[in-house]
Amino acid sequence: MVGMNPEILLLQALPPAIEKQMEALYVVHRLHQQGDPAAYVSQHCGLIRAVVTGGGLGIKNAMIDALPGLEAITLFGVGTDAVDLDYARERGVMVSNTPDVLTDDVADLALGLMIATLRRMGEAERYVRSGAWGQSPPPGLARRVSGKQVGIVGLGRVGKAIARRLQGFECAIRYFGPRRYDDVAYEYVADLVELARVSDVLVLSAAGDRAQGIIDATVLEALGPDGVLINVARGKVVDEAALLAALQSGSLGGAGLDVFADEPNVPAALLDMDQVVLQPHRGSATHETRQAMGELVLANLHAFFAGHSLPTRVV
Ligand code: 8YV
Repeated sequence: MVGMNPEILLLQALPPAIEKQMEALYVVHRLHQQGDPAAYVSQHCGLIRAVVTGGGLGIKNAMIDALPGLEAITLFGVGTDAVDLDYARERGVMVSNTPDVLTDDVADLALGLMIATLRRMGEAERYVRSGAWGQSPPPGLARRVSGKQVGIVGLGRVGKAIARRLQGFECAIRYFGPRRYDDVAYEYVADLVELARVSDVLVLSAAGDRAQGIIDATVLEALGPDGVLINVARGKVVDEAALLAALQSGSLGGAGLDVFADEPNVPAALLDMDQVVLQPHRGSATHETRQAMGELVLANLHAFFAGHSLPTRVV
């Protein structure tokens, strides 16, 4: 209608302050609040030109097809693996994401998971909370963090930020990935199994769309009974059945996991393990970062509707 603001479709909630800014500029449809999403889309979304969704949630091709006017997918997140980029390209739909603004948070959480897992902090915290201190022996000795041999799988923005942090812990840093970087001081290991073999800790920061299933039983066995796996990438990077088997058999020492194969469903076997630390996909979940991600989403939407190039366009 003449004078109506452009219509956008949210597939998940965003920070309230960001949604408030959106409401001043756009007609905002919230699919995640609808009891019958398919009916809502067919009845109310014929004029939708832009969708906003999380990096973890993405958008299915069927939803892209259900929006005849769709021209832009604006990701609230850096991961693009939950969008079929080739399909979006074929449909002439632009895709943007929110890189850089969340790098530090995800790297910080990776270090937090590494410290918490090696130092058995989750187990010790449950011990104190349970009132067992003074009543029963505390958890056994943990493992030192400083000076560990750490292998980073995926030395992108997040991987490099993790490496910078590990230097402060005087860790020996090596990395695996599709290519060697000539501008870093860390050792490149072209074979992932070899990297696992020489590492105490293997940290996963690879892009989910290029690393699916690369952490398999062979890699986990090479990491070994004193080894620890840290995952702040995507659950799909790990063969989750192999991970469970390795943890249950003791052939892997422990794991610190922020992401899982079928979120929010976490394998029940993990919930009872003291040697794992679990987080509900919190890599970017701070006030500061989610606000910055939201502002970047707004900038991409503004550029799109103004006919300008998108600040952080992927497709
Ligand atoms: C997003 C993520 O921050 O950035 C990504 O790709 O994995 C997520 O942490 C999340 O989807 C925002 O809702």
